[in-house]
Amino acid sequence: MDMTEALASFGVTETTLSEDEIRFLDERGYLPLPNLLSDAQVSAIRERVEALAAAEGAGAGAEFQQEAGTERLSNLVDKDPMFEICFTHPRVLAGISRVLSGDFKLFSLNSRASLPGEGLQALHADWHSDVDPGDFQVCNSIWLLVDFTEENGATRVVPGTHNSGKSPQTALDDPRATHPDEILLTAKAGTVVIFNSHLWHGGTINRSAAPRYALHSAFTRRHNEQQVNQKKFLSADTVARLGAAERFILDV
Ligand SMILES: O=C(O)CCC(=O)C(=O)O
Repeated sequence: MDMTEALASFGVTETTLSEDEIRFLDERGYLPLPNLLSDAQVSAIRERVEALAAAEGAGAGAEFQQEAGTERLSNLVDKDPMFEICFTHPRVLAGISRVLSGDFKLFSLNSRASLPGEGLQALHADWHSDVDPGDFQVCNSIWLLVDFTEENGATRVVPGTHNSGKSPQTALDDPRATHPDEILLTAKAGTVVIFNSHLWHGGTINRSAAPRYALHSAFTRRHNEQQVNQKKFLSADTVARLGAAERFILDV
């Protein structure tokens, strides 16, 4: 199995994304894909996330990261086959492939719910160093399990900054402050937003009364280490149920 075979087996072709979609992703650094999940899929996944969070309690998210004011889960590949769509959907893989030059594997698959009154993050890039424009190492996709609104902590991004060659930590005096060019990724539940992880982005405060649920399915170039090492964290049962192309994307 190689990258070309894996992408073909998931149905990714040259035309899976339109030319306009590819241009938007290249220029702005993100791309909303509406209606990727049905209402029934959104509800089922959100219920599973809530049940896992309740079952894992204080340890939830520990495989990768815990964050005050949020409920995080990690290692979701191992926790239910329903999450397989997050690393096999052809429209998502086509976008990831575009950003990562057709050379990638899963970085991590996590969930993040910002709780009422919480969730503000500094603008950041999800990589430890600045990269030259085009030399992208990580690309994320955020799967909306509730509508993202002006009030409930939608992710903010500063369009085009993935091509600045700088990260907010080095370029900005105060990465927590509102950036004059930032926009909120407001969209309906069931939308997936692909975003280049070198695009300046971050969570915002959830001013609603309910948690803001989303999944993060992130990918990295194959020579990099995974954020959550799938060889370490996947059970033998999980690996056994996956096909060859899935195992290739997960690098197990
Ligand atoms: O969930 C969000 O809105 C963004 C989260 C994020 O950027 C992160 O946790 O690194």
